[in-house]
Amino acid sequence: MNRIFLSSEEVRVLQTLAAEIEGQYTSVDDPAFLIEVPVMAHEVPRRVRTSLNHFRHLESPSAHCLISGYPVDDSRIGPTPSHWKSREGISPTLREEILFVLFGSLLGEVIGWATQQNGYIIHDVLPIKSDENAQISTGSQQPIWWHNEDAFHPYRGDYVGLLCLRNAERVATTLAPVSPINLSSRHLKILFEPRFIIRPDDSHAEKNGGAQAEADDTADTLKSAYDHIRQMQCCPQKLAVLSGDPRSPFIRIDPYFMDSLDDDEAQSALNSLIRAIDANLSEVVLQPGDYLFVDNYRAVHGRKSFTAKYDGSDRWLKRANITRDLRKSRASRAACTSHIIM
Ligand SMILES: O=C(O)CCC(=O)C(=O)O
Ligand SMILES: [Fe+2]
Repeated sequence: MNRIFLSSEEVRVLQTLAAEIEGQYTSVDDPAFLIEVPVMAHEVPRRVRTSLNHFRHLESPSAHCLISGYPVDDSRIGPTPSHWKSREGISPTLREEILFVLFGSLLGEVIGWATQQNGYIIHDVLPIKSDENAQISTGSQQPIWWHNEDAFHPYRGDYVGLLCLRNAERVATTLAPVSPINLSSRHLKILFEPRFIIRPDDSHAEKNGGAQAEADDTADTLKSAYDHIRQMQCCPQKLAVLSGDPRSPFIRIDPYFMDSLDDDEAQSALNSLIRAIDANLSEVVLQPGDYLFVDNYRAVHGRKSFTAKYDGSDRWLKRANITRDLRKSRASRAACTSHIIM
């Protein structure tokens, strides 16, 4: 596992840096913060910068990087909210979120979606009662099938970050790096061909809440963002599940939201890849203060099911998506400085 434990001196440097930034910005959604954060990230302790840089460049087989040891004050962050919508005023986890964006900025640019969690740049991963049985990160009774984050979308993040704030019941996140070794060359070749269909997952469904549009122009943009999701839902384009170098391929997969195919050859290649990933799946129980970054092009992740209590003590994570190339989504962002994809 690619893991570093912060030393007490590194924690002290990070706490000082976060406190300084907290004095200047009241939210990680502030566009001014998002412009300045790559410069601020130069002040992250060198060992952390080196780890994230190696993770980004060396593409080590584990395809994830875990930074542990940041102390989260359980009483200061308050109870686990009942819904991601119940945000009011300054976030009680602003400090932890600032560090999350600082670390993310060492991998690329943090992005949000207009069609997910009100367009916030950092998402809450917590159980919501009305989602209890849903296949979405705010569900709990169903395991979340392993997947690439936003696999259906051409602008999906290169990395997905999970910051653990609370996980008393030790619910495991599942993880598997993708390796082609158990695939036949015939299956491998087919998986590189555009023969597969991935539909938008439920987190982008309108009923699960996108940006609350108030101004008319925002409402129009949001409407067209949902039209785009609906278009991808009704008329998805066929795509390849693997790309890049066949000896170490990039992956784009989300079996729960993939169609079964009339194309038997393609279905059989997909099934063999799914079996190979299943056989390679491991578990990591995130602890408060763990910052996990998963290479979304080289690994899948998911989660075990659990029973939520809805009493403020439930599991609580934050999630961030990070792209290496913000420019590729320019036509879907309101301004060059915006980090929100419509
Ligand atoms: O809750 C977890 O550990 C991961 C859930 C997940 O897949 C996600 O939030 O994208
Ligand atoms: Fe996920």
